[in-house]
Amino acid sequence: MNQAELKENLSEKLLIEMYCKMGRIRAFEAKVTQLFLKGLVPGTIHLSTGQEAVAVGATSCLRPTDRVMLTHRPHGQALAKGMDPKRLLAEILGRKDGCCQGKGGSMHLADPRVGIMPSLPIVGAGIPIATGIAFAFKCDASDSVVMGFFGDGATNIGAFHEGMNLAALWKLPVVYVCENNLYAVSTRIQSATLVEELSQKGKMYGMPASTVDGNDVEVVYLAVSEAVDRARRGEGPTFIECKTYRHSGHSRTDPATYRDKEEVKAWKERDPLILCRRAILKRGYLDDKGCSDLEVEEEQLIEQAAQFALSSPEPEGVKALEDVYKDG
Ligand SMILES: Cc1ncc(C[n+]2csc(CCOP(=O)(O)OP(=O)(O)O)c2C)c(N)n1
Ligand SMILES: [Mg+2]
Repeated sequence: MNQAELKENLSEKLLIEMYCKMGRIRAFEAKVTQLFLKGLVPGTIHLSTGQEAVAVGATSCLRPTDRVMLTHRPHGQALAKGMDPKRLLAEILGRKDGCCQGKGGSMHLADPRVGIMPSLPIVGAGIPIATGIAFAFKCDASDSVVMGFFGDGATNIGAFHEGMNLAALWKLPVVYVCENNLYAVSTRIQSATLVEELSQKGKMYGMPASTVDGNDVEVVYLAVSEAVDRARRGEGPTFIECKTYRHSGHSRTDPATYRDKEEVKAWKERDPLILCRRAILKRGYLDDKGCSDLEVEEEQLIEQAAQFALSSPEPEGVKALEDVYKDG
């Protein structure tokens, strides 16, 4: 089957669900920005606006018991993997009802109950940990899968190479999802590597690897579901490079003046939500109003999450050292 036929075979339910999840992430990060500008978010934030199709397409292939390793840009993937927006927003605001009781903030999220391992903002550091979790799954003869997310910048870090090599050698059940958004902070990818397709770096270690359109949620889903199935069957890791783009700067302190206006415009025209809505309309699953209604529902959900997070108290100082070490 060619790609158009494979896309046609995806169910109406799945496509609409993925559209809603992308809308949820978009609305969530718009709310985070609003709260940040009011001075309510400690530290900075790294938004994934524009990259939602990677988070949603990839995690839609997982079961709740599968695990994900996230980075400094984790909000979208955490929501897509099933994190409650209330607990996520409370965490970002440093409040007691956050997923880490307000001790982690935007870059240190975790919710093992839905498979979200503690996110790591040290670039590349999550890759060998994803490999290690996959090793544990293999030792336990479990059919669970790990998904390690990271950016293009991480593929130049030593930990990336060590993690990939071991996973390939030991045929571990892990899927590496590289979000190539063309920049690591202000460094354009061409100034950081001569390798044109980052998937080459997966092939180099002997694992199947491909480069896909990371703004098309169906394309991401199709590529990643094949990789997840392989991992579950015990056939080892896969590397998937998803080409995408962040709409704003690296973090809230970055005005992104190093990017060409035409480049930004061209990517915004291929916004993942626009592409997905177009696919839904083309197949006649919903009309324009139906799509807009779903977006409004997601915005309302996020508004409720904001009310919850804002009314949550700050954590008590005496609890600061709790949960630092594992008991026993
Ligand atoms: C080992 C390490 N070096 C530098 C930094 C500072 N830093 C934070 S994010 C980032 C860029 C990461 O780029 P990429 O992996 O492409 O992810 P993106 O931000 O584009 O999602 C850098 C250099 C860090 N956190 N860790
Ligand atoms: Mg990047």
